[in-house]
Amino acid sequence: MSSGPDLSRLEMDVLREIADAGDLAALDAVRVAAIGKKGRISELMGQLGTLPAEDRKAFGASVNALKTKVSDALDARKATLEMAALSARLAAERADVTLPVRAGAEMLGRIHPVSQVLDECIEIFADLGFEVAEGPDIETDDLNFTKLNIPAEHPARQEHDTFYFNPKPDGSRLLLRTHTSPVQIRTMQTKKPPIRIIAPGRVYRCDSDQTHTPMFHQIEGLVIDEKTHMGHLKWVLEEFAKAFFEVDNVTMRFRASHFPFTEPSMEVDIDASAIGKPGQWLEILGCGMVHPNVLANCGLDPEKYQGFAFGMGLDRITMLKYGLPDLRAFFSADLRWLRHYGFSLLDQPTLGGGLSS
Ligand code: 2NL
Repeated sequence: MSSGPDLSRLEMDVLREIADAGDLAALDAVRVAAIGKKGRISELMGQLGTLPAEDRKAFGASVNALKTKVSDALDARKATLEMAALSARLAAERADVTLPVRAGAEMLGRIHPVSQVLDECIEIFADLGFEVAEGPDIETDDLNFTKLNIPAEHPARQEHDTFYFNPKPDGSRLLLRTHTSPVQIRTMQTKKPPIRIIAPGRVYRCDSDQTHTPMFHQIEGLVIDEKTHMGHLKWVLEEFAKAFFEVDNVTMRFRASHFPFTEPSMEVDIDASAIGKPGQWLEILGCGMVHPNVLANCGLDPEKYQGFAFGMGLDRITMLKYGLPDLRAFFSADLRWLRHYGFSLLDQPTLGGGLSS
């Protein structure tokens, strides 16, 4: 070639730059500078017109050949760099397949012990033929007290430490239910016996110390039929206690007591052998035969129907069963406590699978 720029020099320079490019970004910069629209090799074509006519064809062919050579060198280097990048990534991102499976968010959550115990109770009573009934936390004086044979000025109203709302213009006032009994009252008002329900839920009393919180949980039960008697009550409670504490036998003690809404009324203790502490009595619930006045207040004929009711503190039986020492920790929303005492989502209580195993 007699004239024109020195292509072999340019070729050496560009091939060296390609070989020196340490990563894909540097290589792309070399590509743009060499064969990009305004690259050195592309611009050579623009010089064709300045050459004598007889040299143009050969020069054009040389530039194209150079372009192809550079392009091939770029592809080869690109493949090498990509392979190196992949190898580096594979070396850095080693996966240890012997590690335990990392739990997803749904497995990290914990069920509060009171929720777990509520599920256990529902499982036990459902097996005995009870339905779950629910009602509002905000109730009327009438449903929380009067219908339960606790008239205005009855001393039991003071004992309940009730949270009242401001009175309405007509003098009536709403309150936070002090027990779940209003749920049973509503059921008796609307359903014909036979009735077999449990009513679990939040209840409220204006009382707060080591062993009392202003909100706590109760589960009450109610059975009404034509011939329901104390033998049924005793059997249901025994079956419950055995299933709940997961023991073959429980010794129970029924002590005479008094509630305005039952007659007779009893408090029930279990022998603490059930939780591995023989020789102690633990009070677990109150119960009795539904007072005839309560039946009549709900539109049921006490000459035709009779039944039993019971009520127990869910928080209390949770503490007993799982050995939790401090009631107030139940409501302190302490994640460390919940992680320690809470239950896994997979821990569904079933009678067949063992309630808590
Ligand atoms: C206790 C005592 C009890 C009831 C609750 C009840 C409900 C209706 C009618 C009659 Cl609608 N009784 N409930 C009966 C006896 C005792 O709870 O000490 N609970 C922690």
